[in-house]
Amino acid sequence: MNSDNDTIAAPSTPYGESAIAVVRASGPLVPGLLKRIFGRTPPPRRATHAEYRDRNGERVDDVVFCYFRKPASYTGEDVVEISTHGNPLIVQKITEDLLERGCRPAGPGDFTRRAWLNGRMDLSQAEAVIDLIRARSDRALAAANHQLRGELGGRIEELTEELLGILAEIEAYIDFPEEDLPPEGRGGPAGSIRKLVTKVDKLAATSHYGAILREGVGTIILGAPNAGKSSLLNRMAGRERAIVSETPGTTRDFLEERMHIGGYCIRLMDTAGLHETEDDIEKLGMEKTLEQADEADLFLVVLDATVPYPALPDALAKRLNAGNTIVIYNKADLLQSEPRKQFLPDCAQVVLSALTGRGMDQLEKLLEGMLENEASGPEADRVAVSARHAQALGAARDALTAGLASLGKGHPPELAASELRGALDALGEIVGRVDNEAMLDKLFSAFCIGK
Ligand SMILES: Nc1nc2c(ncn2[C@@H]2O[C@H](COP(=O)(O)OP(=O)(O)O)[C@@H](O)[C@H]2O)c(=O)[nH]1
Ligand SMILES: [Mg+2]
Repeated sequence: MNSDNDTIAAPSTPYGESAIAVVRASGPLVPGLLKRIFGRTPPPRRATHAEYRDRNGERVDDVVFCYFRKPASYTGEDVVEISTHGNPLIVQKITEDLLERGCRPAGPGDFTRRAWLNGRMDLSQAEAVIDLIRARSDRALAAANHQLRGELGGRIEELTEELLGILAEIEAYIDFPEEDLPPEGRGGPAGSIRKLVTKVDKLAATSHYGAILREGVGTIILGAPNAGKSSLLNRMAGRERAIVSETPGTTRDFLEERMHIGGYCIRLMDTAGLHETEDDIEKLGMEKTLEQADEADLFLVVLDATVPYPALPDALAKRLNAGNTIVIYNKADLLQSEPRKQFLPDCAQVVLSALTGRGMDQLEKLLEGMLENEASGPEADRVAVSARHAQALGAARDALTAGLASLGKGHPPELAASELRGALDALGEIVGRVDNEAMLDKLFSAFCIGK
């Protein structure tokens, strides 16, 4: 990692033409830079209109800048945000000028990393900043906001306090070895550890919901070639996205479309058809379909209601149930009467026409109900841990159970205490009491430059 005493600078808005663009700098050079560039260091947190002149005295743009005096800034350092006209050339000139004046180009997430280093936020809050930027649904936005406000950090703090209490209790037995640890089932540290494990598990279990919020609910369209899978995706996406063709087997690659149903984001995946084939490329498509189905949360099985229904591969059929599958009888516009609805009879059934749009409302309603079930936990919206958090919680759980086992076997309390300290470290990783540089680099590299 670069020294955090230097001053970093970078554009904070995406490249391209826009009404306004923002260049940001953070670090000790900022007050001096303002004096040199604008002739003054204005009062903090006040928008100031000025001319930006580069090092050679050349006028670059009319800008509005705002100075944030440390520590009351995003990073906790002296910060300036310069709003320019949204021309990439202007942004580039100003950024270059700041670099020539002694700033270093900020890498991805550098500003937020400093905010964390300077105690402006814990690590889970820093991650919530990415979640907030990436949130693509109302629910995801709400969850990111909760985490940004420190909801998860607070939860970890509680667990940590509880663990410290247990540790203190065990350490008392180390200091006074004549006192015996209470036997199993009579209170004492073992019971408290068990309770803590339950809480850790409960929090870790929200990671399923977290993944759904961050990635969207994986929803896969399955069915025989020509059943109308691509037509359905197009209809749902409201535009021509997948290639619709009269030749069976045209969709050989996967298409994925993100869309909103209710407050949720889904990743709708089109697939090649499921059928017997000798064609190598089609076989590959089939294999990929099955692979993709492995990772899907919800299934839309599309049938051509005008022809006999196909059989599903066993491996797939096993995964389909009333909670995750909707059977779609497509091409209803060609039918004289209701189709025989006997395919996977336990699952929700809907008759529709991807061509005319009939039945689409009903499909959306069914899907929304399923998403509600799939995506809501007891703590829905408030805390939804990420894969990284879940991993740390798993490590904490393992350490706690090891401590418990050690106590159960009557080993000296020092051993259990050491396991519990391991659990403490694991919890600490979630909020950033860590010096695991590799983990931090990976975490912050997911940010955009300038954030
Ligand atoms: N009449 C009618 N034709 C449809 C309907 N849905 C799809 N098709 C037609 O069926 C053919 C195959 O559709 P496509 O979406 O490519 O099927 P896929 O192979 O399952 O992706 C195309 O000619 C579509 O126009 C529908 O609801 N009604
Ligand atoms: Mg297709």
